[in-house]
Amino acid sequence: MTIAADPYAWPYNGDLRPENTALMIIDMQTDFCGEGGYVDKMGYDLSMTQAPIEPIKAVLGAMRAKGYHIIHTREGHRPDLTDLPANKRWRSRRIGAGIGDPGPCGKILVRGEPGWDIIPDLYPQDGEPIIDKPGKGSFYATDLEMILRTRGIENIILTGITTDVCVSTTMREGNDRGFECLVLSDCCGATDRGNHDAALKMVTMQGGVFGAVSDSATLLTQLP
Ligand code: C5J
Repeated sequence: MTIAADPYAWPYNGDLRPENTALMIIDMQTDFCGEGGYVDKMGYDLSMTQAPIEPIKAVLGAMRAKGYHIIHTREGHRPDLTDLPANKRWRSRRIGAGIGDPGPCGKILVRGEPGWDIIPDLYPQDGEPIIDKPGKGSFYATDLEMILRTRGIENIILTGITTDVCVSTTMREGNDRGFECLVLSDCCGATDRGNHDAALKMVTMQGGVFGAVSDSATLLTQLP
């Protein structure tokens, strides 16, 4: 069983089953797609990071119904900011959205604050792991790899925001660990259209250097 994708029908070995495949929904937090959150405070167009909400909702519903693994992530830092690198804070303050500083949705990207949590439309159900991560990649400083290996997951379908930062970093980390990755183009969004398009194009080079790219409509009609 495979899904039509660019540059190859995914997964490479045709072994696509609910038991060995996870949907990952990356950082669908108010801070990245809601009014008053981190991305809004930086002045970027929120419609770009909100665009994937409805396509993800459709994919999430279908994959939940078929019994696939569902894994969510949240980027954020401890309330005492002991896991916030000084250069990350400094850079965010340069653009007027200091991580750890108060904003309309609470302290920006701080665990437990309203802006940090996953938006209600895509909120995890009981039993769906949430990976809390301090960085861009979902593998760094988390137990994601242990959860994937323990559950026998080999294939990862990536969605979420932002395409060029946390989705792309997670895909690269997963690919290097031998996981077979698919990114759904309309289930991702970036703060810049050109970066979104480039991040997707990069995946397809060299025979599928990080995996493959498909979209929600294709997945919804072809998912076994
Ligand atoms: C960023 C993310 N862009 N979730 N985080 O800082 O992509």
